[in-house]
Amino acid sequence: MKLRHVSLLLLATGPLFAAPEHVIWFDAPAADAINEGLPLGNGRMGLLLTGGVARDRLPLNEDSVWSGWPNPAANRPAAAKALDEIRALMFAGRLEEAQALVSATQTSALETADGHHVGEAYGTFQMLAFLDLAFRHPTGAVSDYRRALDLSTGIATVEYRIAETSFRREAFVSHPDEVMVLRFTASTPGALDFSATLSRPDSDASLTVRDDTLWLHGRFPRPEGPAALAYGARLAAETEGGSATLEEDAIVFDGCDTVTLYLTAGTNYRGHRAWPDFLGRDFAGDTAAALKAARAQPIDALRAAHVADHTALFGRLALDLGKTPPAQVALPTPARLAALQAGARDPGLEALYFQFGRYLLIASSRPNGLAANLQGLWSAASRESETSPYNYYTPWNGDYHANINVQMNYWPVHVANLSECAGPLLDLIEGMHLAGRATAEIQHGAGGWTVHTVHNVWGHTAPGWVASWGHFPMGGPWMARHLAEHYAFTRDRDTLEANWPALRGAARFALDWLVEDPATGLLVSGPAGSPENRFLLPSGETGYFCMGPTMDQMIAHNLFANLLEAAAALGEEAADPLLDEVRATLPRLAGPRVGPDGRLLEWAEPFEEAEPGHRHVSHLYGLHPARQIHPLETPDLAAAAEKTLAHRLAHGGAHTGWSRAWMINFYARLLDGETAHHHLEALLAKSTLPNLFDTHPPFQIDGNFGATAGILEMLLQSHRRLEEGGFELHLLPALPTVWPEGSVRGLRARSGLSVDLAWADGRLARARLTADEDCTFRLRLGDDIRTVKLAAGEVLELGPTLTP
Ligand code: FUC
Repeated sequence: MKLRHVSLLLLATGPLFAAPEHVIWFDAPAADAINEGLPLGNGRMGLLLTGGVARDRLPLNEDSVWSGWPNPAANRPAAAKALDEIRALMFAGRLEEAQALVSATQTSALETADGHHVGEAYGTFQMLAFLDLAFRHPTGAVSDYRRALDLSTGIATVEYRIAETSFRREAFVSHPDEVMVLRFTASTPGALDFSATLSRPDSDASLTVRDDTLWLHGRFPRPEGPAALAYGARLAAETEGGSATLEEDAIVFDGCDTVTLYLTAGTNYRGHRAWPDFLGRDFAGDTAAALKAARAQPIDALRAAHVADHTALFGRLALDLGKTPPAQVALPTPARLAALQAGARDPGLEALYFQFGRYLLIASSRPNGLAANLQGLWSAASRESETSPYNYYTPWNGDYHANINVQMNYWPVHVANLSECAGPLLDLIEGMHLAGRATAEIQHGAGGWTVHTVHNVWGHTAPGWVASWGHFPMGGPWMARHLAEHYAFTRDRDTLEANWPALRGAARFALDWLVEDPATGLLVSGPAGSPENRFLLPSGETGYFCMGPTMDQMIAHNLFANLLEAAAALGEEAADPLLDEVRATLPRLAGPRVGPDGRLLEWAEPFEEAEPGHRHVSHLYGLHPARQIHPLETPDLAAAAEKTLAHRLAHGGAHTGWSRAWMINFYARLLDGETAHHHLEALLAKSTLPNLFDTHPPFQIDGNFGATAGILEMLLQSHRRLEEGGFELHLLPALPTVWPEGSVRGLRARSGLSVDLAWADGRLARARLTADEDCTFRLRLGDDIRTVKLAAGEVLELGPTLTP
């Protein structure tokens, strides 16, 4: 409450520079919208503030703007029919033949029922439109240019001076009012002369003028007719002074004192849960109503409602990792990043990067919209983009990759105190659950449901169209762990109950999918790969598949353990025979194995890796995100994990942003704060764009979220499950020496706990834990442990030791 009050106060007094620790800023317009634009969003709509002075072209986004259509024929019956033969060949050691059969059969069907390529029906996420602005400024040089995003308010500004006049633009995207707002002011009355319009180049969109509003709208050409996605964006303005004239294709402002642009956008898409009838939303009506309601409000009220909504989430967690020299803090963000790249320490930038991750989740994942995709919801590539050969293509289709990326997007959601932002993830998983039942049955001859590597907004749960990257049957069981995590953090029993069918269904699939290895009698997943990695077959050929790759085994292990815990919470144990199957299966699962060189085996055998520095480190799933490997519980496996990481890194691993972000989490879980921090710095130095977006390259948002989670993983861990039940809370498990002093307020831990921590001289100074409900847990600080029982609402205050 306090923080929210402060932010409102700051806003009311209209400071030019908000608290610098929460500001990303540039001293120039964006040369490239994706790399340098300032992202704003309300979970569904978004824009990139580019800040051009004479002309400006802002990409507008709406998260359901997707080409493609539902394609139930993607599930391929031939896949299930080939399974017995593939498994027999695998178990007989005839890997080349097995692999050829996997490649030939374990893909989606390559054509839709009416003869299109499966990829066309799969579609791609796309940017919606441009807001084009053309200014008629007084002549003179531009000075004092500043373009800034205040993460704490969700407001971005552009300021500059020409001759005697200071110009200012302010932009925000309101969640409560479902509107994008850009407000233009100038220090000289009547100085605002510009035009504004909407465009979607090289598309079927048309621009029409209705009353005083521009309406850009269209429908994708395929499939023909009402089965295609339709979209629209509205633009209207309110002015003070001067005139606003609606011309054929633009609103023209002459001599205005202030201009406020209101934009609303939507599509006929109804949401992840709407499977299989995804279309049918009255977006024309919704966008018109939202526009009208926004314009009817005083701008201050609209802005205050936005700030209140944003700060209610953002203000919950404060992080201080130490002081950066003021001269460095004063630099524009890209220069600050460059200084870090040149070797300067900048704990303030690390904290800013952390808060940017939280900001991005608030901006791209709210209950009104879809789950955050590979780009969150920001895409800027139209046909005119130089970086893409495709019309409106977003890298990797801007989709939901379920072999690490979408999961990574949500790693911070609970720990960073943003559990409400997990709503769209639950929607996404439910959509996967509904659509993925056919995949389990048709593709795998199994019950339950699953999803493979790639998922779109049309319910594609079949494998991709190439087996090497597309066949990943354990995608569903991996997604399902987020349902259990949701409960572990929130203790929200109703939500767990609602998610139980999906959680249970993922286990049903895994139980049916696992088969007995005749040589060991253990249960293994297969044919399966280790996401996107390859090994050398004895013949010299590249291999992808085996029986029982380590990641799959760990996913199954974690899912089964989670399911039993969830069942206990729901009182389901006695009633459900599936749980007996799970209990009987757990001890029969093939477990992680250490190879001759001391590393964890990635595949069933110590194959030679084709790419030893591969970006995925799937076989350490049990270290992070799951909990099968823990240095204090399974030291041998932890040592093997460490060797595995060292080997990957020595061969160029972690070269993509998300892979680097995973390293932070891995080393935090190994209780190695120094190395975790090294990877945070490396992420900032090598895989971060000037606007602090993570880059694969190109821009991909998962690394932002992965690092945000990783930083918290260095300060608090609560994943370790105790044999007697309950979790262990490990305070400052991986604090690096470069953060000797600091504090964090508003962390969340499993068991429904809020945690504040302060440290000095590299040691805990104070901790404060508050319980949502009655709970028992173990507290750890270094080697000290203590069992704690708290009643709902009870607060535990600790000094530098675990004794209160
Ligand atoms: C996974 C990764 C790639 C990329 C893609 C979107 O498949 O292997 O590096 O991040 O997702």
